[in-house]
Amino acid sequence: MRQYDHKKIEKKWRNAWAKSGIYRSKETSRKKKAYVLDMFPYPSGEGLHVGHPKGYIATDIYSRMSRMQGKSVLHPMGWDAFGLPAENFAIKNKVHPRRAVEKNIKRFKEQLQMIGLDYDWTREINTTDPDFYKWTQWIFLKLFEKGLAYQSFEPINWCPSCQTGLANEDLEGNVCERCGTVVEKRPMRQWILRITQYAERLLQDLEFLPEWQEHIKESQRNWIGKSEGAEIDFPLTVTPEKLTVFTTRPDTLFGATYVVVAPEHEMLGKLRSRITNWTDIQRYQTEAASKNEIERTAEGKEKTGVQLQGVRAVNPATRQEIPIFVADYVLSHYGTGAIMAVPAHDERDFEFAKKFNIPVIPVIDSDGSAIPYVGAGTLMNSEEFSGMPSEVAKARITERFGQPKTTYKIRDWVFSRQRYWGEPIPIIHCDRCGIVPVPEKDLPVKLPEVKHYEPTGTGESPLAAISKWVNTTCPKCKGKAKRETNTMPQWAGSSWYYLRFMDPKNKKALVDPKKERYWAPVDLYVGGAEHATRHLIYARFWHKFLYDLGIVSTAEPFMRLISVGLIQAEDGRKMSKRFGNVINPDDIVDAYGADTLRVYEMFMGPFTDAIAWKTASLIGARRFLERVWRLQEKLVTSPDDSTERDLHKTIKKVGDDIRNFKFNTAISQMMIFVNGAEKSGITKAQYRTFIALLAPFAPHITEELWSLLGQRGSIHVSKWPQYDESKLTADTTTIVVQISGKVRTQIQAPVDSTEKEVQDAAEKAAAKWLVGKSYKKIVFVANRLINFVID
Ligand code: ANZ
Ligand code: ZN
Repeated sequence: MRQYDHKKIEKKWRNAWAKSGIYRSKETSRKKKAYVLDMFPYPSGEGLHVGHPKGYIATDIYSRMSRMQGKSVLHPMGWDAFGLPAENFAIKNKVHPRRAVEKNIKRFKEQLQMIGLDYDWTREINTTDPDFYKWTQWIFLKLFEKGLAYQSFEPINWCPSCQTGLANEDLEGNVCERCGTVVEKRPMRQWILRITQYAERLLQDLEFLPEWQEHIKESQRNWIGKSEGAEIDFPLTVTPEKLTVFTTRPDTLFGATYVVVAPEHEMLGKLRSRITNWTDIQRYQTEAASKNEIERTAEGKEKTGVQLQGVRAVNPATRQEIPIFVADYVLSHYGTGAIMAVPAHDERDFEFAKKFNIPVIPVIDSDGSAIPYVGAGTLMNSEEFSGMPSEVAKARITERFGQPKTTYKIRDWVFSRQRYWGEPIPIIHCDRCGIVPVPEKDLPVKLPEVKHYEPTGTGESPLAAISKWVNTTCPKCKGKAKRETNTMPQWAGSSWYYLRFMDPKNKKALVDPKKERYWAPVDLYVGGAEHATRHLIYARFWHKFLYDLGIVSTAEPFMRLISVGLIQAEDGRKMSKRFGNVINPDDIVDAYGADTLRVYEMFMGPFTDAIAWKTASLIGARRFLERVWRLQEKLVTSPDDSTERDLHKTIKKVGDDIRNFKFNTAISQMMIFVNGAEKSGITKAQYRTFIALLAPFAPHITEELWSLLGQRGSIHVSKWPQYDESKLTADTTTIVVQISGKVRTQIQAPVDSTEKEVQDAAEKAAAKWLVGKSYKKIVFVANRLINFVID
């Protein structure tokens, strides 16, 4: 027997697979399909570390098993290559981002291929390729046509370091998610996508995704942030204008002892001539403008505010005049930007009322609990509504004094960036015609070559400086016009790329409808948990939009979603160049082999857990493969019963475990099988079956063994083994129970039960002969007999 030489074997089979094209995906109507997808990577300059491939190995195992089970598999890979990191890298190193991206992709691809992943590389896509982003721009045009893309001049989040506008989703608290700089609000012309129009469907349809992890659905629900309540009008004393508030607690209306408007509220401007302390109000507005949302609404923060002098509001239920405040704990862009404050039942209102000496009137019976009582209960001090439970009173009071209203926390998506390395927004500005979309036939609008990619800092993209590109003719009036110079955010391409894999080279359509109907939806999607909101909300939004246009046939893009647990460095920290703790997969593959790396990463622990890398533990995976290799020396001609039973148990368990993403327990079961086979020997047929189970995990070594066993064709397109149900239940054996040598009864026990286990079961079965007796001794013959010797 030859030695297990991973270098020779792995190289040989990778070349063979590339030549034979066994992993190519085909639309085959007689087969069921499995679309297995990884979140495609951003090809960074650092290359892959050993943590990156964990998810790819898992989908690889899953797709390999699906293929062996007779499915037509689509398991593609591509590159999400637009965005700030490539651009910043380009600025620093003075190379065109395209060059940097090309180089990085080459490196990433080599690394992925080295691991033996079964991607169909003929379907590779790249978001920065004009043939790809043509369709990203095309979707934008459709959004524009349907009124879902619009220009806005409102203040947006501005990162002073990246010098670009950002969406709410791009912030972590109040800092830029990319560079950690505190963001500012800055009024700027922006392109916005009306994602709020899809908020309700994005929320409701989560119910149709039973195979998504609950925590991801929960983050999406929170992000969408639906609140059901009411809008209630409060008349004002000196003008016919009314102040409309949004509340989720209309049942507490009788306890509203003041109202508050946000510092940015338009009512303030309207009341200016009536307000006698206008300079105080203005000063407060200026202060508030310098703070961000987090600072303004932080819990426990000292409440500030100024009362409006010269005008009051009227509580429509009590008909009492109440004061109006401007205070920064009320945000301008949520609800109506104004609230009714109920200090007896709201924490923040209570703090504020204490500070400003405002009456606190309880209207929900708190049964003696402390104030403020924020729960539901029975109404009091509320005229004819007193005595009603909150839920009933909410409806009645809304009916009488307001109207039902639902709001969402999700904001429209700020979709433009003032940077170079992104898809140009396909819009033309004409002095006569206004905003004119680029005609479809003129797509793609290609990114021009520039000398400098540095952001200008003026709020304009570097594209604005290229007059040859900017100046164009208006498609409508043929007069002089200018191109839009903002580009799309990094999230654009990834919002629909999974559709392009179904039909990557189509020149006429985003995807051919027949191909789309065959492959859609994605059956399994695996990637980082950090995408729970942004990417996965944006992609669902675009998908639903395309569904409404009839471009896609399913309401949801991804049926099953699993997030990968991170592989941390040996020191327990994040693996990062910065900490100098990165392990390069190239070195591991070289020293131990790709199969060892794959088995090790899947054996580390539960797939979704974060676990630290340990190079020392790799040896275990390597030894396991070596033992599988040496089973060649244990070949026997007639099958051993217990080996056969073990094998069927292993077939069942490995299949179930792969389906459930429990790769670690699948591997343990295979290890148990190998232990047994080493002792009792293994037939050629059993060996073949076993390596077929191992093939998705360790594709190279199993392919080699397959050919050594004289099999023709690739193991990876062989049939997935079937288990025999009867061999699973034959796992028990009959044990005779004797009392002092006399057979009294018999019991069924699992094969290889211990003496203790058999004794416990036998004592129960033979209880009537054993009561009150003590044993002199017990004779135990494994799998056969137990004899209680009594006086
Ligand atoms: C009266 C009231 C009484 C309220 C009570 C709460 C408790 P969610 O669930 O987050 O939607 N609110 C409304 N608009 C606001 C704004 N622009 N800035 C800050 N707070 C605002 O919260 C809805 C509640 O938050 C609303 O219900 C309102 O206060 C406040 F015992 O109205 B409530
Ligand atoms: Zn024009």
